[in-house]
Amino acid sequence: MITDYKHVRMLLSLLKQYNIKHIVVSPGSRNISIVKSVEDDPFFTCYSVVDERSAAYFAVGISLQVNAPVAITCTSAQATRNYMPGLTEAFYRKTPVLAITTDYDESFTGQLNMQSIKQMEMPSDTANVSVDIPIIKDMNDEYLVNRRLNLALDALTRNGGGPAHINVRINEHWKKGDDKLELARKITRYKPLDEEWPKINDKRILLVIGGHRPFSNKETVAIEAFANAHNVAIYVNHISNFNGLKTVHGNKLLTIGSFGNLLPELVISIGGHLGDYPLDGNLKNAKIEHWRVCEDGLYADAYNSLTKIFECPEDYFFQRMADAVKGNSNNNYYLDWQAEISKVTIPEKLPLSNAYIAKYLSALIPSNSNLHFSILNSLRNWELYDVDASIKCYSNVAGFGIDGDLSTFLGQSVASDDMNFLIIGDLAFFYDMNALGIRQIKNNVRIVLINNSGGGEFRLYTHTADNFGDLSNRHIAAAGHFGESAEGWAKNNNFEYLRVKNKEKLKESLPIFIKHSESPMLMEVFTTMSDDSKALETIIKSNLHQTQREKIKQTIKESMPSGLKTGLKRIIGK
Ligand SMILES: Cc1ncc(C[n+]2csc(CCOP(=O)(O)OP(=O)(O)O)c2C)c(N)n1
Repeated sequence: MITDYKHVRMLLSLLKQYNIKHIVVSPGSRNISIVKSVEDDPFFTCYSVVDERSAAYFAVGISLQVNAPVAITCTSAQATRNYMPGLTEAFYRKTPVLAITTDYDESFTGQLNMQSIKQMEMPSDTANVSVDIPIIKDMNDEYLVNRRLNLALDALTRNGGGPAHINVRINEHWKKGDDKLELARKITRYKPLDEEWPKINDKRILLVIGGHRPFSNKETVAIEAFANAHNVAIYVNHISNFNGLKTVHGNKLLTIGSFGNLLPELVISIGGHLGDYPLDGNLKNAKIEHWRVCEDGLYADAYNSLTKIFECPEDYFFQRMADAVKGNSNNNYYLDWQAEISKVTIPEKLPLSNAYIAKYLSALIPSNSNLHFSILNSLRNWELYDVDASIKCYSNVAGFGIDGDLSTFLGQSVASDDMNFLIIGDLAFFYDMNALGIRQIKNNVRIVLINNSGGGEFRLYTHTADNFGDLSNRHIAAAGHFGESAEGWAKNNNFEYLRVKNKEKLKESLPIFIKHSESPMLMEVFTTMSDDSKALETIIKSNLHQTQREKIKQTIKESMPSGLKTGLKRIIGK
């Protein structure tokens, strides 16, 4: 007999997958859904212990003997407090006791409801991890519950192990569900000393390299060995700082469309945030498996499909996974990506805009420069163009703030002997403008201030806020805040200032802007929010047309008898 509650069913499935067989049960109402679901299941051995204090110690004893995690479960309120002494003992001797307390919905707590106390407030030395498990109401709850359960179960044995706590919210005492238990997603951790690591076989792999400091030679060699050994495409954007074998700037494709036939079977991710909304949006609901490689060993389930964590240095992972197979793999998946990306074209005719500037400046940035992007609009537009492989790229997408882009950039430039470029919008620039007064700023600084007089991000035709039209300018896009220009402030801080109001002036200014100078330089390019949006719209729509035209061409080709095709080719001489 199994409860209907989805979160409890998930817990049951994971208890089995983590091989937790022994459960010490104390009497009460709130945990009936759990108790009824396990007591007749031959997988579990249940022990009845009335006193919760004794139950926790009893579990410590069983665990010592069977050398495996043991669960304890009780009802809500004061019952849970009595777990503390036994859990404290378990914490300091690193015994894996899993306390499953049960509770009302969070809205009951502290409202003079009976038996509803703050059960989540456990002393820090009673559990390695303590998680709250809500009743599942939608898919987001489902992902959250799955992750939290895994987190607590994993903590029983991680880093030497110890007790963990799961607080399960349950409103109805009992509702019977299907007798066949569905398999919940288990997140398994692997470490270098584990002898058995999973095999990848012939899967189509998308290796996503998030925001990353530039790679060491050892890391690059390992990633390339991995790329040779497997059918992989390496998804990067500029801030991945990886330009090795089999890399694809996939955002170019996803900005104008979707994965189409390019969905991977397995995503392996390394690094931090990529600031790439299309990627996350496409992968979040896809049927894929996700493996994460990170030294911190933390869950980062960005695509709601995490199944494995490799807690080790990146180069170790890639080298071990490369060494696990003999010979080279085919390149099909990478070639498919390349074929699709090569179809993306950027139209010649664009208004003066962030995209237009990126188009011309991207090819001129000197090698070995540092290149910073402010978030969203700048990052997005520059991803449409290549930059020299020696250029290192950065963006504050971890905290996703417009508040410190200028300061971060200037900090790096002060410590660098190369040229340093920043692409930044006006709201981000004026937010952080006092940084221009920092004394040590050197003449290697080049700031492109794209002044569209507001938060153009919110007036892009793809943004929901643009549906409010110019009303968005009042408080969402915050238009017209900072006067006419940054000229006075730039000059005041001994910057050479270039004013660009049209394309001709831009053409004239770019060669000056990229050259050595005796002072730092700020080039202010005046665009409009509407032109920034139009540029993006032109790029996206021209590619949609192209795909459609190609589709028609393809359909005609495919439906034409081959004799007729050769005849026609002969007539038109192709
Ligand atoms: C500190 C902080 N406040 C608010 C936001 C929300 N936000 C994201 S983009 C943006 C507008 C940026 O405008 P601008 O720098 O002028 O660039 P544009 O979009 O016009 O290219 C804002 C306010 C944020 N990311 N960080």
